[in-house]
Amino acid sequence: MELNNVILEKEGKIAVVTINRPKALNALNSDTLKELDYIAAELEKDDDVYAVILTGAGDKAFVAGADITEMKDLNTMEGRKFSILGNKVFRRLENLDKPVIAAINGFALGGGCELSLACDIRLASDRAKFGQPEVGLGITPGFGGTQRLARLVGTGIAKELIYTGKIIKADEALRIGLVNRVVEADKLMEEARALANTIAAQAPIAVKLCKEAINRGIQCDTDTALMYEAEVFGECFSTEDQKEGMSAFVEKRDKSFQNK
Ligand code: DAK
Repeated sequence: MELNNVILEKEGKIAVVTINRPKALNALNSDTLKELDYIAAELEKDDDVYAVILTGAGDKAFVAGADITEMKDLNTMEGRKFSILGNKVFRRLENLDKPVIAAINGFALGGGCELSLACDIRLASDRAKFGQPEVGLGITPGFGGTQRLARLVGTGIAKELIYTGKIIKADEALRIGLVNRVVEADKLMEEARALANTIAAQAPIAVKLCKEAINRGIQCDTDTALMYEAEVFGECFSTEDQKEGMSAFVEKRDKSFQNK
């Protein structure tokens, strides 16, 4: 597929995905969503990538939302198609078999904030701004905002953000637990790479199973979730990396994981 709106770069065991429509503040139009979907599918197949960073091009925006220019004139069927495509892509990223770190370098509004919520970890630049301004456009958040935001920061805070459409700065996003960390703008990618490389140095199958256990468990009652945790724990013992990790510890040597 020809990529015009998204850049995929591989750096050792990590991949950096950059949404690249800076003139439109990286707004998500259908073409961008299709490219993201294609890239997520490629990353799913790539056993040499252990962690992914998702960011936006330029210094102004991560993603300023779904593309309002494109959405404005959609009819019901087109709106439905757009929704199905967006939800498919976001779910695919959320369930990708490797962690995705959102490096939020500026505006993360509407679908942009929701995109960051579909990632595993959010690092924000001190210039980042967050919000769900959809009600001001006459719509509800459509890429999971009502669900993922409420699960992350609690219903009271999510409702305030969504009902008012207000935009908050990075320090407030940190205070409410919307982001993991805030870093100086010019250090954002360095920090994101350091975090991705730290994750990539762990046993990849174990990391993948942790992601599955957390993502599934959060949707279940505690007993079911703990059974699922036991299941993935058991699964680790069928991997070569478990033998390697524990042998390296006992033999007091460096470990070398093979993703097997
Ligand atoms: N869509 C399209 N173009 C956008 C855009 C967007 N969301 N945001 C910015 N742009 C474009 C602007 O139109 C402008 O283009 P030109 O006029 O230069 O051609 C360029 O980016 C620069 O923007 P500004 O000139 O406005 O820059 P400022 O610094 O003055 O303001 C801003 C920055 C981020 C405060 C402002 O651009 C802004 O308010 N943007 C809109 C933010 C917003 O409301 N985002 C939420 C969009 S609604 C659904 C699923 C999801 C969604 C909907 C349905 N279904 C499942 C059906 C999601 C909805 C949304 O995300």
